[in-house]
Amino acid sequence: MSDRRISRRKLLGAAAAVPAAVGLSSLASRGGLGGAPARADSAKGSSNGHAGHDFAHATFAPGRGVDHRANGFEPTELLRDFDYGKTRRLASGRLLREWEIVAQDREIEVAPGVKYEAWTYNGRVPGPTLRAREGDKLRIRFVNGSEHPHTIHFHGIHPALMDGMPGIGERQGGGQIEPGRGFTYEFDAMPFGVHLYHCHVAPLATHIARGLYGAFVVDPKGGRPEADEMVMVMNGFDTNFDLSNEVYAVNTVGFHYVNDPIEVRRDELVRIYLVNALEFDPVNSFHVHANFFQFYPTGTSPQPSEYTDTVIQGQAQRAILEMKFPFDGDYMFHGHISEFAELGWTGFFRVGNSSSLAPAAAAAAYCKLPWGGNGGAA
Ligand SMILES: [Cu+2]
Repeated sequence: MSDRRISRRKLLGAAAAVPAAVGLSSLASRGGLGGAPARADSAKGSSNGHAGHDFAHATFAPGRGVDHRANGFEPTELLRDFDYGKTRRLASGRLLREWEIVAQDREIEVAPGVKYEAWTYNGRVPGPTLRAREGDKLRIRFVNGSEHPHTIHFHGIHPALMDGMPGIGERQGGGQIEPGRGFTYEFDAMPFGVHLYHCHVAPLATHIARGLYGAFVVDPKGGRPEADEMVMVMNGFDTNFDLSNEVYAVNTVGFHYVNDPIEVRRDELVRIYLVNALEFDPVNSFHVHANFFQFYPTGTSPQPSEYTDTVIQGQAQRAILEMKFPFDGDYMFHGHISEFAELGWTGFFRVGNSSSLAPAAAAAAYCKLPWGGNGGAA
């Protein structure tokens, strides 16, 4: 067992056993929360970082949430935000889709008061969900506006020069893209399925963990049945740069979908494009309560491989999940690695006009955040 594992276990233990502000300052002394000044005020007066039964008290991060406007993106909007690019029909009859993606260094807030010096595609984490149809011609203009070298490495099938790999294609202007430089990736959309893209510059774990990844969806030629579609990129944030994560989430903000449950309609097909972009931990998982889903690994087959309620994914594994909710109510979904769930990877679906969920209670029941917050639930 490495030291860094121990240090995070200590943090988790500390959050449950000592005043939250102490836990926070020990975090800060390890290098700070992403370089931002440590902010203990959200935990002020809390006698216990866990605070499971104190959710109604003013001591429990009252009204404190993530500043989505400052972040420049909002996880609920991001959920159903598919970017089809600028399209035009080529003389050959094929459809051309074009995007511009700019790498930018940007501070984002990943839990209330917890800032992180992210590296982003187009200012957001995850980057835009690029979506095409099998056989389309794709052209992605990449501009590196970051202070660090980057690439875009797409999963899919394409020529070596288009692979976003340092050391391959520098003489043709590709390979590793230095700050201020750019490159245009061009390839065909194949195979259909749910894929991802990410930076491939070393140290790879750092470049990915900083936020340089996004989902890449290729629809089959005949499309898929009508559904309420959404993208969930499972991720985490190493806010003190000790090579283990302090915050876990879907679409970046810990506990976001507790505070703002995902609204879906009863009996309507819900299709989730699930991508695991987590660094530092070998596996992640997705579990939904009180329901089962059809599981299509990588989305490359029209036939599901399993009917289940829990899936495990290694890094870069992805899948399509399809389900219907037959009953109104609030239904939890979370990483079934309990520690991840307690550190932010927990959310809810809201079916119908349910109001059975008390977000603060739900978050408090789970909360073991090292800084003693509750994910912003007031
Ligand atoms: Cu990079």
